[in-house]
Amino acid sequence: MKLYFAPESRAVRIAWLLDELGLKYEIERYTVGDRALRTPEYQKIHPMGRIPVLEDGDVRIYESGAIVEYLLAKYDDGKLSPSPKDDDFPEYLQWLHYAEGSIMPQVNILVVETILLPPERRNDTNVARALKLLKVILSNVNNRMEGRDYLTGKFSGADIMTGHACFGAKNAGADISEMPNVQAYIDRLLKRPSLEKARSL
Ligand SMILES: N[C@@H](CCC(=O)N[C@@H](CS)C(=O)NCC(=O)O)C(=O)O
Repeated sequence: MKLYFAPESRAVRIAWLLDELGLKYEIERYTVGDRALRTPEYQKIHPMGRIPVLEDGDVRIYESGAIVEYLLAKYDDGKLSPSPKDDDFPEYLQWLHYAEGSIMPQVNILVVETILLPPERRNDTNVARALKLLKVILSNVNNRMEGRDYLTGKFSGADIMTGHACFGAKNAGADISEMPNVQAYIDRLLKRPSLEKARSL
């Protein structure tokens, strides 16, 4: 298996999951913003020049959430994902998709407005709105995590997606100082050896 990877990107989610599943893989390394991602060669791998992409035999797939679902459907024996017939399956899917559906759009705005754009093109209103929305979006996670270690019954693909998005949001400037459950959740996930490995690639 081959993972198109960049440190501190959503590709960490996939490296993390591959290790949790005990699957062997190689990486092709890039950095976020790499010009190599904008070349016609790379755009044959991902039409918008993004990371992550996974190749598994003849399969090539992008979108981190889709890759997580693909790997779990194909290689998990129930350890990291409930079956569609289990009672917690709908909640598991909901929290898996919360990462890209709710958290990351606001994180993307923060990254664009505070890092990528030159100072003269930055817009404070966009930043303030993203921070306000993230407060609501992450408070929902904080409420969910009351009395829980993981988003659903046990550690799962939902934590890989939405847990990673929570610390991505914090790193991008979201204020979680009044969200102790989110902070504890992030700390709990950061102790997992597979995540530690993925973050040091
Ligand atoms: N929704 C996509 C987002 C992919 C994405 O935007 N990836 C970022 C890194 S986290 C990227 O490739 N950025 C490279 C660039 O724009 O140079 C996913 O979940 O895979």
